Amino acid sequence: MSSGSESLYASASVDETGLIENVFREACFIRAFENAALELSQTKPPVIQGSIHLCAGQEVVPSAALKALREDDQVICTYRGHGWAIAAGVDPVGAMAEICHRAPGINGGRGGSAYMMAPHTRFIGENSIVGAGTTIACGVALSNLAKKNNRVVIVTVGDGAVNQGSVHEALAFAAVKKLPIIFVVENNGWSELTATSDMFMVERLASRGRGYGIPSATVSGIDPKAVYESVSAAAASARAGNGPTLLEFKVPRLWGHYNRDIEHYRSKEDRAEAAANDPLLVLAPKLAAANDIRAEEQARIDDIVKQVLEFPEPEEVDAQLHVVGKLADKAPVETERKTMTGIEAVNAALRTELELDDNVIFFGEDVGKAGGIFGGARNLQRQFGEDRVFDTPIAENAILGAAVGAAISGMRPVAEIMWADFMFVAFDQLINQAANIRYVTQGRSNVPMVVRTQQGATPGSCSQHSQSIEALIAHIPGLKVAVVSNPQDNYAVLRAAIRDDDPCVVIEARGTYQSKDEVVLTDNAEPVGRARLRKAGSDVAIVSWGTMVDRACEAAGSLSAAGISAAVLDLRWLSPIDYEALDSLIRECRGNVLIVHEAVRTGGFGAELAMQIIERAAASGGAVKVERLTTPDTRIPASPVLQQALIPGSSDIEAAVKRLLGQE
Ligand SMILES: Cc1ncc(C[n+]2csc(CCOP(=O)(O)OP(=O)(O)O)c2C)c(N)n1
Repeated sequence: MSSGSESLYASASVDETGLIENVFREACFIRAFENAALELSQTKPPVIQGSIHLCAGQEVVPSAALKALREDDQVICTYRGHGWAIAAGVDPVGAMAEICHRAPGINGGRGGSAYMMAPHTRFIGENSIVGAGTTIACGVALSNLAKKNNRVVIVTVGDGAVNQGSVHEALAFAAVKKLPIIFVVENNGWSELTATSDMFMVERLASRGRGYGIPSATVSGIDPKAVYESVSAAAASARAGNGPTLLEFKVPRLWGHYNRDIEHYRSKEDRAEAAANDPLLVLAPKLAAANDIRAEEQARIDDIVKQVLEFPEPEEVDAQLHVVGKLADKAPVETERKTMTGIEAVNAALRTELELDDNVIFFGEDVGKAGGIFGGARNLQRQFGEDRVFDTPIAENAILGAAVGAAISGMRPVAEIMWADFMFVAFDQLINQAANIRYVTQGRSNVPMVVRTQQGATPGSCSQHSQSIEALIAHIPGLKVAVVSNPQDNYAVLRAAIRDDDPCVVIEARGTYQSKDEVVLTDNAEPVGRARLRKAGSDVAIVSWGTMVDRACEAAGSLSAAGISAAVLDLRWLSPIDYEALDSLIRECRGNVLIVHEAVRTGGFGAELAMQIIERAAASGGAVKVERLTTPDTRIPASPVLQQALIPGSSDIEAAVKRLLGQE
């Protein structure tokens, strides 16, 4: 095994014999665990269904690494994470039960082998999205710094994952924020079915640390002392405020990438080399009692398997539980009224929540010193300090990942994504990470984070700065999404989102940032999920959100001159939908509904809403007539003339209402 180092660490002194014996024992236990899992996946029918990724050959790394850390230091690992879970203290019965998808599993069978999680403990969890844990670690570390608890978080990736964008973003983010993180690469020579050497133009993956200003080392991952000392040194450096370290541990991959991998792509020589580096074989001669230890650990695993096979499957009736939490139901009390612009209202909401709760932090590109490109964060850093309001690298995945990590660690992060269109480069963190955690942990953990962004077409904004993306987010169970378009709602909805216990995306309408109106300021926040009736009426309900709401109100004004009483409901929250407000307005309007949105037509949220209205009417025996008015299915051009030709205006809304009522 080759080794090299770019920074010299002072060696932590360690009783080598004791360490080797302890690590050997634990490694034997992990190997027996993995063997048992492999066998359970090969029975007919298989006890374990689906793929499992076993860590045979890599056991020394988690075992020795965690012996070098404090008992409250945290772990985020990859899908090949059984060894890390066990070394981090997860009950092996619960872990095996989880892998077998049994009810007493640590995630009740929701996570399975590749996505075990327990963020309420030091084992934050595995991740089945290659590289994703690294940006989450940034948020966990931010929370540790905020709480001044001097904890370190260790996050692992495989060698292949080092090429992931998220890993690059995490290293950049962690370096600049000097986060107490140990990045571990377990280099087993294989990136799934492809040799790692075919995918990298550097000999040592750790050498990439230099590019980020992060000290790094390449270390043998079968040598307990080398692992222990390098992790001890990295932890000491992190606790001293020197930021992250990148450690590459060279390990053999003894088995296939997954349980059914026949390794047709791998040479005999490569397998033989790995087998010769099997840490259990290498370490056994150093211990007189090696055989006894192996037998004892095997017996423990046999006992665990016996127990797990008796465990029940999860209950089918529970399958829909824990998608989102219960909604709060607290009416806010008015404290003051102030006239302000849309963006000033955003600023007021952030300021109030930062004042009320030290766990609220706000970060994003240019929001710190500069106060945001639209001024939403003006003076917040000055008032609350650089620890609570700060600039980030231009790294959307790291921004959202940090929000996820901070949220599962007790903070209430608000992350700004400057333009909604930029969310697409970081959707993983919102969809695969934030939206999943409450569900997978059966409600033991939740993700009280807010993503603030803005969207829509304004004159000159090109197709990559003008899309209306709400339907894409509202499609994801586990996320809540609001679209707001006036000062009052910018203030009230953002505050509601920050107080809510689930991941919320608040999309503001950039085109309305400068419009001024009176805002009712309140003591506490309203609950999420409330629509706002902007205009009462009895002939037709115009249901809308975002920039179209003002245009709908304008249309309703003109329609009343023509004798048509049009109501306008600003839905504000697309998830969850305020059915109470919606149903009662539709009843008042005799079932006539026009849905209007700026987003394009196909797959737009109007389609979903229309179907919901139709299904609800059918269930209650009512009759409805629902139509929608949207931007057609085009890209959005920069030219103001072309934009106007596509995006509904108030006269289009007026005409659509008349058509719907047969009064053309
Ligand atoms: C973002 C993403 N891309 C691709 C995959 C599919 N995939 C699962 S494991 C894996 C290989 C990862 O290799 P490496 O990082 O070296 O880890 P190892 O399997 O060696 O532990 C791939 C490509 C994934 N899960 N996530």
